[in-house]
Amino acid sequence: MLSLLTAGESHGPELCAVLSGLPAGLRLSQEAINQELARRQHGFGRGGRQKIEKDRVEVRAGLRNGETLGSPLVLAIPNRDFENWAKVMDPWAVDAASAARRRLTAPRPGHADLAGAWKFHQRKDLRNILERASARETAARVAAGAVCKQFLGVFGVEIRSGVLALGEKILHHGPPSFELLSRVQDNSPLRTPFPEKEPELVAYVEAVKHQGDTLGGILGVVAHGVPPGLGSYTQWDERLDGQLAQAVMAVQAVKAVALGAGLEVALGPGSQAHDPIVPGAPGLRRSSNHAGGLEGGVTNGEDIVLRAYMKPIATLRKPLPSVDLATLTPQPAAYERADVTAVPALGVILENVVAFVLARAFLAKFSGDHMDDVRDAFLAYRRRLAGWGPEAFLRFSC
Ligand code: EPS
Repeated sequence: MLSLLTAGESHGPELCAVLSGLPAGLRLSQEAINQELARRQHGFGRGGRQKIEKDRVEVRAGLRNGETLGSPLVLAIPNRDFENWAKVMDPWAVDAASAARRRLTAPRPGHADLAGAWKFHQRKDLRNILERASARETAARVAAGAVCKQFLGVFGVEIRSGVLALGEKILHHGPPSFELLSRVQDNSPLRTPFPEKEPELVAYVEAVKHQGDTLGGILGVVAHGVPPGLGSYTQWDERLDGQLAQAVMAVQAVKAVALGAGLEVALGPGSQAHDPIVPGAPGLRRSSNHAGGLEGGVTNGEDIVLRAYMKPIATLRKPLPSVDLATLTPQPAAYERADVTAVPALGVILENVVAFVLARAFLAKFSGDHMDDVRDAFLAYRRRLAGWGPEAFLRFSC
């Protein structure tokens, strides 16, 4: 089974990802991974850190001559900022005076600081919590997801994302379509499907920054060309809708997830909630996709459509009340350099965590030690569905 572990602290030497269970013979592009890493770093509203980092992947294991070997793939992303933090973050011996200057003792409401301090017995310095809780970790998930995207690309799966709301500014109501998200330009400041509205949104972010505050928002993610039959209704933890929700919710600051028209259908009758089955050419198709591509936790060949709801960044320049853990007296929450909003980056992160979950489900159904085995299994399945499978799936040739 495909599995992913990440490691690394935000200001430590590097981040890494161990992706295990890939078949041998998958040709990878280093540039494609670096491109995903650069997309994640882009976006208006980020703090000074993004000017320091220029994330690039290095491969430590599992690849030879650009092809996977079937062994664990180990990816590393060095933190450029480490050279500024070496005295504070050195794995063996920190400089006491430098570490004291960077010590945090007033937990930020909304961050992992306080719960983490209780859990890991770290009352003296919250840095031991926040370094790993930091959303910098998502760079490792994106590097691994970029590999999964390349795997899925062999079978015609494409994933897109875009910002549907930034704070109170709602740009699109309801679930997004693949076509809508295809309008997002990666080099636009906020990665919305409506570039003409972005100058106004940029001014909004500036105003919020000026107030010492932060912003969240709503993201849309769509996976197109996903074969039917991934996931399973036969066991609760094999349901792909649950696995997707888990992976999306597990990205820092995501507080809610909706599949398809999941929010809207709860308020209406069944006749408007479900998607009629009609003859296609060839095969079958749906005249709507309220289900968001999954029924019974199994893909049905329609686009997988997700929305994620992100809370505003918890590090506030005008901090909320907190308590100094050393003295237990009131003290404003700690503040250090942070983003005003990371909503544009979240879309890229979600594309990549969704890619991991889909690649894992794909390999569970079409398993094989080499890409040729996977391809054979995929094509045999498609032949079996000839005439009555989903229209889009039957039209695809790989
Ligand atoms: C983060 C705080 C900021 C962000 C960071 C996430 O880092 P720093 O404390 O170094 O300024 O920039 O995100 C990244 C570094 C990144 O690459 O996404 C946090 O506390 O979660």
